[in-house]
Amino acid sequence: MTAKGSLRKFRLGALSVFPILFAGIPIAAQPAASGWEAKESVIKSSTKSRAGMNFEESRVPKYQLPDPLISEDGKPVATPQEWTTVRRPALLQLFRENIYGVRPTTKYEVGYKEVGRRENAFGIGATARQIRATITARGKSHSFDFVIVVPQLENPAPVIVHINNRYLIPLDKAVDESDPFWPVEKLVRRGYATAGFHTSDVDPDKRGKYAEGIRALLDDTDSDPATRWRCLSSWAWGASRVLDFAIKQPGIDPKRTAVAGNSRAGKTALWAGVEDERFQITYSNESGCGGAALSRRAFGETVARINRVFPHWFCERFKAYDDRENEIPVDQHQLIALIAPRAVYVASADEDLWADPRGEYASLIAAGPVFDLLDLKHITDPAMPQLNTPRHVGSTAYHIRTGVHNLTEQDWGYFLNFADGIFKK
Ligand code: GTR
Repeated sequence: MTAKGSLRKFRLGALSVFPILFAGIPIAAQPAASGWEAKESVIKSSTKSRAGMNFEESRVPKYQLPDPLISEDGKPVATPQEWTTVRRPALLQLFRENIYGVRPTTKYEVGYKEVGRRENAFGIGATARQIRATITARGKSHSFDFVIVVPQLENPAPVIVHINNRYLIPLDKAVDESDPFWPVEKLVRRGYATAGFHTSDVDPDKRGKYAEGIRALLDDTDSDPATRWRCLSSWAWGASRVLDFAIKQPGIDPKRTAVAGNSRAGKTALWAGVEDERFQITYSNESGCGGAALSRRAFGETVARINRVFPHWFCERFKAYDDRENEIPVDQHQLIALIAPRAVYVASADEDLWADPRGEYASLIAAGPVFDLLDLKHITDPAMPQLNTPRHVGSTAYHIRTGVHNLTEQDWGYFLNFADGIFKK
């Protein structure tokens, strides 16, 4: 045993004796040092600023999560093959028909045109390009731009598709200015290629703007309006069109791919990772309700509230579950499970109780049985980690960082450390 190990043992031993001697509380019977807890001040300020919403653990309703490994007919899923061929497709369909919507089957073509190019980006030989994707269907078309930056390396680099819910970071900005929300230079210097697009360029993030987006172009007017896709699914579809292009570029390894997004784009990243199995890692930052957080906890943002404020994000049927979370045939841990056997990273922020950090962590843990069935290592510790202490175990990862709702260089740094391991960089 190391000196440190024996010291720790001694301390624990001493601690367990003192309380018995002096206070009569056998410390060994108490839980081990537990993880993150929301600060009282943040609970108070959240409760004040979001009147009528719950930020108290003690007021989380009683709930039972649907088991990812029990089929709709009550039969246990016993083998990896049953998961892959029967249970996963059935669960995926439940998510499509109840939450994110079913994608149209309209035939389309995509053309990619380079509209800008910078060589030797960051002075390290990276190539940066702005590409315009034009989707054509039934004689009409819709275009959106993305920027893709590829490092100059001996071996092809992994690629990270960033779904940007705030703005398009155009070519010159991506090269000449640094934006922590998508820190291109940092990613490239760490040996990653990256491509970023703006959600609203694929489909406007506004109710009433349907006619201007990809959904208007592709929607199958005969499909069931209750289950038709909405913005989140169309943005995830956009991430796949960016990936189509990226994996054909020299300098990019088509087998090492990731998708990342924050908040509404974090929800989108999870759905992209589920619908498109080419993504090897999904990174969801503070995705909250309709993302990584368990809906049944009704903590922070709820299904009713998200459907009211953002009626254009989820399929129409999702509204049937407003204030009836227990009736949703799925919960978000099963969404995470659908990403297995590929890797998934869930991240939260200390002051972002609206996104329910505890519900995001619990969801990742509750996806665990599927990773077990597939014989993959994953996070199992029911106690959350402490602030700024990433927990990366096998195929799953989590961190909660100091601060407010945002995607920061700190988040990216933790994510890249995990990606390095998965991609064996
Ligand atoms: C919030 C919304 C969240 C989250 C966030 C964002 O207002 O309630 O669900 O998506 O916006 O995207 O920044």
